[in-house]
Amino acid sequence: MYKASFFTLIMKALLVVDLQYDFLPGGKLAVPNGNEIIEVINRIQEKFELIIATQDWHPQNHKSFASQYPAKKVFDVVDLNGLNQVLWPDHCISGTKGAEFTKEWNSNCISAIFRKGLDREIDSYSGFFDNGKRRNTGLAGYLRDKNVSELYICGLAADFCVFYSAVDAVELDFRTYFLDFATKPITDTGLIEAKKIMKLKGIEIVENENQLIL
Ligand code: VGL
Ligand code: ZN
Repeated sequence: MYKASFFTLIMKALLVVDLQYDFLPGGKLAVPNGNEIIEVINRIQEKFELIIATQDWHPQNHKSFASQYPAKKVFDVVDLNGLNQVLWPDHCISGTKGAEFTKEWNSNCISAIFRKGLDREIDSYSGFFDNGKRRNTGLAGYLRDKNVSELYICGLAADFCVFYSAVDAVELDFRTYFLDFATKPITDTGLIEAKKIMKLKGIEIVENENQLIL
């Protein structure tokens, strides 16, 4: 429990998730209308002192890729080292154009980048941990070191990496805001489900830009 003191320092940070070519129209795992959030993020990030990014960054033979299983296809689910794994098209392969941040995003203001999905044997949707919580990326420690208490999360995709990052953030005791107007889902039904879970966990859903009062 937080003990009342004479003043409370609230440090807010913006986490921009996976704003990479492969998640944008024309990319390998394109999120429908994903491009529409770029200008929104460029605008809102001016209100934050601290902006951090995640970057999906896979080896070319990552076991979340359907191409690694001759008998399987994209969106099938397999068991990967004890976890259910959705199979994706090959995407965000380290060092390729698809893994780069879009040039339309003003990414020069970011203070740190946390890469995830590097281990071939396990996927990593959240910016904090891999999907089995076996390893952490260093993001939580970085935010604590900067005294961040409130985390605002946007980017791609709403129903995967943004959602899982938000859940981990709230469970790590950050006051967590899901910026609904600055994210897009892979599927609308996935986002509806994700929002239900986030509300139950105490994540604040910020529906539109006017509601973002900082
Ligand atoms: C993502 C699926 C696979 C995401 C990353 O950024 O939401 N989704 N890898
Ligand atoms: Zn990925």
